[in-house]
Amino acid sequence: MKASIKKIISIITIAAAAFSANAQTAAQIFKASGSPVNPKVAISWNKYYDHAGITEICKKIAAAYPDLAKVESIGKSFKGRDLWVLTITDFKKGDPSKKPGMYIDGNIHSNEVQGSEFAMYTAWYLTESFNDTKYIQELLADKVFYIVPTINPDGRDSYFHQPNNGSSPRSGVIPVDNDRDGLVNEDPYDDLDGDGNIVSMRRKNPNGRFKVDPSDPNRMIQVGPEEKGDYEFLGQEGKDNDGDGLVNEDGYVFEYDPNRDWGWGWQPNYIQNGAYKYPFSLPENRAVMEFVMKHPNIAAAQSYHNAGGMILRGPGDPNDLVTYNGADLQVYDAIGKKGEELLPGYRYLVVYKDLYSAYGGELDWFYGGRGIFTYSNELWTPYLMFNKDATRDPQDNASYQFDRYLLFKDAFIPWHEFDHPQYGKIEIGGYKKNFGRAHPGFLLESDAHRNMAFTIYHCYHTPRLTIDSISEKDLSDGLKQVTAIISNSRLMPTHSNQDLKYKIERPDLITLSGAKVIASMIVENADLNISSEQKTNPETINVRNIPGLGTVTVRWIVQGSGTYTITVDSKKGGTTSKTR
Ligand SMILES: [Ca+2]
Ligand SMILES: [Ca+2]
Ligand SMILES: [Ca+2]
Ligand SMILES: [Ca+2]
Ligand SMILES: [Zn+2]
Repeated sequence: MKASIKKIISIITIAAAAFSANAQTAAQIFKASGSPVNPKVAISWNKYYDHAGITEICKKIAAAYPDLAKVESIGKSFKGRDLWVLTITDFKKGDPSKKPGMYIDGNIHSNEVQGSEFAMYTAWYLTESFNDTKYIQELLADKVFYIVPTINPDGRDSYFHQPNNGSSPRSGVIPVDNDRDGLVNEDPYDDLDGDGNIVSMRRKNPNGRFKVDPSDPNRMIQVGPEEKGDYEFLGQEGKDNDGDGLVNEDGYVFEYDPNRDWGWGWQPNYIQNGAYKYPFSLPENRAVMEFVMKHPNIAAAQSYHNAGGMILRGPGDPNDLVTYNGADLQVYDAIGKKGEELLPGYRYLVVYKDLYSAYGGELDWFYGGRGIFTYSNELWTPYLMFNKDATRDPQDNASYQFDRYLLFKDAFIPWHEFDHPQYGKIEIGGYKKNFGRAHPGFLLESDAHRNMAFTIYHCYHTPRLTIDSISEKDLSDGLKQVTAIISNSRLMPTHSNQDLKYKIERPDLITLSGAKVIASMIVENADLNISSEQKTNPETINVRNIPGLGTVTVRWIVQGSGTYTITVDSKKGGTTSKTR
């Protein structure tokens, strides 16, 4: 009796242990190169998270790594959701607001969701890899990341939780009367079969221009000019809800474009389709703008979109062409071309030239309004399906082949019959909303990592200032000349051309303290002894810019002997000092 009770208890104990052991022990794991081996915060990167999921992940990262991560809200969305920012840096090494900053956001377009996972992956990777990766330790000692996983949480949740297709909604959720009949959202898409997806409607028609691909019943192909088809398309799933003779003419799919709302080159709706009321009329964009204004140390930015496999830079507005000149383009091109190497299938392109003209876009405000070197990556490219060029068109056969052989037909809803109130007997079918623009799960982590690597490279090349040398020369009458060479060892200058042109940020300040300064100057050419004197406040020399991969030379005439300190204070280049 006793023995059997013991036995039962031990079985229960073993079962309980097995049940609670939801993670492997460290001894069972062999580290894969370049990945955190046994992360404190376990996250699967082969799925998507809604705003509640994002909130939980941000809080877990901040709780697990208080010396590396902090989470706070930068404002509220239209519906009152918090816009979280993760500040990632080595908080034990210096004041974060004085380190060059890299800003990252995602999901400005509601359906362009994976930028949020890519942004969170970056925060997760930087914190989880910190302890055993020297490169990350050095990076976070010098730099700070501001990561806002979604700047459109209302739209994100509506994309996930409401019936949609892969392209809807692009807008946020503020109601708009699209067709000006006095009603809002009176005729949206309709999820006729209640499966959460909006797909296509087709109907048998002896004069139709489409037929079923004989090798794949999911795929519709357009018939040739001398061929007869047997199907017609009736558009996206839905019906005429308000009986005005139009189907799905007023929903929240595209009413305004949050990426036409930014205060640089903004144009009203009749010129720029999608502009809302006035620059920063959307609360989410306004919160981002205010955050960026309060963080002048932000020198670099990335705003993730989908899709197409692009590393985009501005201008979106061709009127800004003049500002993307000379030194700035060299920086943009060097980083952008490195991106093409790190991101197979992605191309480095210019918005206005390679895409379309767009006014009031986020990346133009970041660069135009704040002088910040900014890219927008269009995430996911059909190239990733078979690691070769393919079109973005979901009707392309490559998508069907990929779905069939790699996703085992999980991406497509097979055509099935439906009795439509207006069209009669129809069929409904097509790709689910999670395919075509969003990554399939098994490719999500891989491309998140590559895009993160690109943002790390981008961040690495924000300015890094050091006082290279301090030399002295005795002059007569107890005076001496102190000459300092300040170098910037990274690609980015402390002030972009745009910044210099519009005097966005104050000059860099190079101060000699601890000695009596009689005069100071910037040495323009040491060999030819050409310099320009700064007549007022000679202790602190104002330098307009410290160029990327370049130096500035400054000189003071000081009286007396003793130690003194030289301090460099740059908004986007950080601070550094040396005592002598
Ligand atoms: Ca309406
Ligand atoms: Ca449906
Ligand atoms: Ca209607
Ligand atoms: Ca409808
Ligand atoms: Zn977009």
